[in-house]
Amino acid sequence: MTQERTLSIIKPDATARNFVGKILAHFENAGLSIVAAKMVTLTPEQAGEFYAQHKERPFFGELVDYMVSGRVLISILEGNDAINLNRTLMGATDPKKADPGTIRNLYAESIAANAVHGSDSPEAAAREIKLFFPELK
Ligand code: IDP
Ligand code: MG
Repeated sequence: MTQERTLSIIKPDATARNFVGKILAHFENAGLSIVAAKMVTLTPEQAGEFYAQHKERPFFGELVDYMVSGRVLISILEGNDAINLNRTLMGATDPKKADPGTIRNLYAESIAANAVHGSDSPEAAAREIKLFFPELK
């Protein structure tokens, strides 16, 4: 497996419930290193650009409102097969369908407020890392 980087976001429901440390521990315990991180409150413009691929979906307005509703911890995770490994650690989008022990199974509230984001492909990871960490090479 190749060394990769992926973008993670701990979403507002999880920061509000003080799950940041517990969620970061899942990444580190699985062998992923946190190589950059920042706690921010997104603007509607940032959230809309980040989720631009979903703008035709019926829940887009709700998704943007949710993503700006509180602090988010945006980080870059690095390690072997980081993109797929992070998606496995996260579990399914709908926490009711997420495997036991996954982050969404343990910490998500609902399909909308589902605790974490993770890039779903190398192309998405590159785009998302550039969007939030433009200063990094
Ligand atoms: P993913 O985060 O597992 O990659 P996507 O399908 O890319 O899932 O959806 C992006 C985000 O949009 C989800 O993480 C969730 O916050 C929200 N979302 C997805 N499906 C629904 C839905 O049916 N209702 C409300 N929000 C949704
Ligand atoms: Mg997605």
